[in-house]
Amino acid sequence: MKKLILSIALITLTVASLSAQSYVPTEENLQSRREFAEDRFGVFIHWGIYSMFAQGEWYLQNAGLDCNEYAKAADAFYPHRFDANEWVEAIKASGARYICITTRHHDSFSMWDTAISDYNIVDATPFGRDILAELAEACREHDIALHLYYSHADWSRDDYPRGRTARTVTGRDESLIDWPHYFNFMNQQIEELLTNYGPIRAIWFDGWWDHDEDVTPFDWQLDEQYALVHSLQPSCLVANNHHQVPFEGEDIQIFERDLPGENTHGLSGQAISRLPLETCQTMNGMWGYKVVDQNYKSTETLIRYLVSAAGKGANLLLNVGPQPNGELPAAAVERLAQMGEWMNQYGDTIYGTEAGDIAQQEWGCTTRKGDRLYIHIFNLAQEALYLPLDCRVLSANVYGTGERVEFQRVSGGVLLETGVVEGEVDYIIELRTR
Ligand code: H79
Repeated sequence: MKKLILSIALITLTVASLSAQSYVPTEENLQSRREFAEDRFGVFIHWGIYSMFAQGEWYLQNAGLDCNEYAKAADAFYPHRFDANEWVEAIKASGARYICITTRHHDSFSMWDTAISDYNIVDATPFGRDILAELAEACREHDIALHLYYSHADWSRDDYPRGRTARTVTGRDESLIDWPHYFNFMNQQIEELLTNYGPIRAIWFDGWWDHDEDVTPFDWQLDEQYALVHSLQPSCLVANNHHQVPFEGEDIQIFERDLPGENTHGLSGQAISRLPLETCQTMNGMWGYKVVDQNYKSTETLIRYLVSAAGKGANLLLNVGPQPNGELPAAAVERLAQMGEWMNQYGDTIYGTEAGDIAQQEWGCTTRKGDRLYIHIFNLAQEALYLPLDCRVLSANVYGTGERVEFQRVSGGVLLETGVVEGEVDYIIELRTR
């Protein structure tokens, strides 16, 4: 009998691991991955009723509120300055090629006309408009791809199995915890999102880490959910901000607040996979609008961050937190416009590139497109730059002006006579190589 049980268990394990390894992306999914990687720059939007409290998107949990009291903000949510076209124009002007918006964050409030819960922007607010429908239409008109953020963790629903966050949030009935019910709820919402809003290029999950320390390992049933996403829209990329190496069924790998291979914030220690990469980062400190959060990074810092992401073969998903009135903060719009001016001039050294031959250095980084190797110099104290290269350099010119840069072939690479570089956002030298 024991033997029988053991062999049944073994067979079950084998079947489970076989099915877990069976994800084969479709041709349209692979195409979508390529387009995603070519875009290199997207804008993240964190917007919800949390914006009204102006304390960031974690306010419900950080302040340990009663979720029913918090929910009352919905009945006053009237972002009368919201204009999807204005958003998309400002974002497009930055050179970003896609938008990822929070459809439902951890607080549980849905920003679209969902039939599965009344706690949504159409049914629970006086505003009553489906901002996702408006945004999706504006994205189509302006030819910019749309990605949807969707939270796995939930701080308000009774049925969500409690995780490590929101322990002090009150107002939920513990007796109603019901994972199958919650899982079904999420999948019905995902079906709406991937059915009613046209092509969605990616779905961006977040919150897995809420159950990463459970005594009994928590099963999010991701295989089933990912299969649902891919069956609804085969080209839709599955992303999960779990801070781990990608799981089976995922199409891109995310890093949070750090470029791949760096981990200054403790959220990005995972190894780098071969999937397309994306780092999400904020312009200021928080993701959702926070009234004291005015410490915006300079345009120079943001451009260099984007360039450095490209130098590592990664996209940058740069966050903006719209105000409660529906407008993007002026400080953000200004930076988007300035980044766009730069991208108009130098975008060719970013879009459609891959990581360059030389890993990030103190002086800057490199990107490559075909036979062009772009040397991005942020600061250089000496007159010349030695580049260890396997390829042969045929020519070197300052990108933009075309001015020739003298170089010598030396053992193991070239010595570029750049001159000292200072006071430039990014001094780019284009090498033609073979
Ligand atoms: O949506 C934005 C944030 O609200 C969300 N992700 C971005 C894109 C986010 N939530 N948490 N974090 C980012 C930081 C993560 C903190 C964690 Fe932990 C540290 C997760 C696991 C360890 C804090 C402590 C949360 C759980 C335990």
